[in-house]
Amino acid sequence: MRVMIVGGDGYCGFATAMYLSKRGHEVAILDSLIRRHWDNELGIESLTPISSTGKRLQRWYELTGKRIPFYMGDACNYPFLVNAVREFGPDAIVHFGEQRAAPFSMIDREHAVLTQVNNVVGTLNLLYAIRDECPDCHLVKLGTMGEYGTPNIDIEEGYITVEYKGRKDTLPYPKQPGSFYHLSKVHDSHNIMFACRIWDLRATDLNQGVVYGVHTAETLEMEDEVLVNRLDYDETFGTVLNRFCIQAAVGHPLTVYGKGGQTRGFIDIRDTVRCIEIAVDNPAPKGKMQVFNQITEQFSVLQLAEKVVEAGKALGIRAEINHVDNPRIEAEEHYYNAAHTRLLDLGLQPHFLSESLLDSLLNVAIHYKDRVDPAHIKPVTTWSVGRISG
Ligand code: NAD
Ligand code: USQ
Repeated sequence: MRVMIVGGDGYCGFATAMYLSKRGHEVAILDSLIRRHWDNELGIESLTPISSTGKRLQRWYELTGKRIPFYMGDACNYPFLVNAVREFGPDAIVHFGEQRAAPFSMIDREHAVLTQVNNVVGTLNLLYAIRDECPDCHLVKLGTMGEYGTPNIDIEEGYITVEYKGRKDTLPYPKQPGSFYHLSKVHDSHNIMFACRIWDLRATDLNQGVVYGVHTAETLEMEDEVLVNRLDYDETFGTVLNRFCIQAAVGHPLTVYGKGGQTRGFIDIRDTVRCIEIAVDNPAPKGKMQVFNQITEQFSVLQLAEKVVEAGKALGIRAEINHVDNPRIEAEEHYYNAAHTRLLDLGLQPHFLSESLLDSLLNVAIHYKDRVDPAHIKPVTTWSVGRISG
């Protein structure tokens, strides 16, 4: 298939581009490189030294003989976007191209607006480009489990059947997101569902949980540092398990926010790429937005910290857990039970979180630990007043 990957220079996107290209799909990347720019602005860097997009794609070609064209530009720029879509003619567009950090969206008004404009406008533009250039194209859109929040009932996959005053209907599952970033995903979901309904488009909303890990089969097989994926550890873009492994490697106490009972769905990056392949292979029927919950397991933050402490012992690392004041406004003890059977039914064989994965992630962290700037670990973005000085 011809698959265009919007946000294909990022953490999930680059891994997916290599994975799909290796499996014989014709892949193109569209990315504005804005994420590299935000890193520069915040003075942060990936733990792993990432090469320029051009160098990555050239090396991919040298190693595999497969070309991945690169459309460099902003999904919010409609003339650029529509031209790229027209020229490439995708069967599927995988959309990762958004501002994806909750803390970034809570820094101040400007960052909240930037996040929502970037994310909502980019997705809306894609919907128009598909309607006008390739109406049969399947939109595979990265949503988030955080759209649901932490309700006191089981979380279903996108929709819930409700009986009220003797009548029954299947409706979108109620949304209670926890940041302006997570809210942008809710707005996207509504826009996508509406566009599918009125224009007969097809879309899959992948409500992905927190991703961890860095290597995928392609980076392990090629053993080439030019292809290494990004791995964020800073307070803005670093996600919890990746952060804990890197903190352990540099001897920083693990930053459990508050009580640590916050429970989330998690997924290994090797499963992320497989889930995208499954979604691409199983397009939604025309007129429908199907929703898959893209997680394989759920853990509380404290459970994860304890697992990292255990895995560290085997490597001679004595990691400590530190309950820091929670910079976010979120439930620290709550019910959480999220359905996630649809991708399994379609053939996903999960990599569950194991000692060996933690061991390998800790080893990557140890290998690059001299690149860690400890000043970027402490949380400085609060939900109540925005960014406070370090
Ligand atoms: P990332 O920041 O590493 O990559 C996002 C990429 O999109 C970047 O390369 C950036 O330059 C590009 N981009 C952003 N806005 C753009 C625009 N307007 N036009 C063109 N390109 C643009 O993020 P990631 O971790 O790879 O996340 C990818 C997607 O998956 C996001 O939508 C995110 O919300 C979702 N997601 C991520 C996680 C996670 O744990 N990383 C979990 C669940 C969902
Ligand atoms: N947390 C800590 N300590 C830390 C970092 C985080 O205790 O050092 C806690 C947070 O308070 C939160 C939980 O860990 O309760 C998850 O935080 P996170 O930063 O790992 O993840 P989140 O902000 O939810 O965002 C990440 C991605 C986002 C994606 C989301 C999936 O950045 O793009 O949408 O995971 S989900 O969480 O399912 O919404």
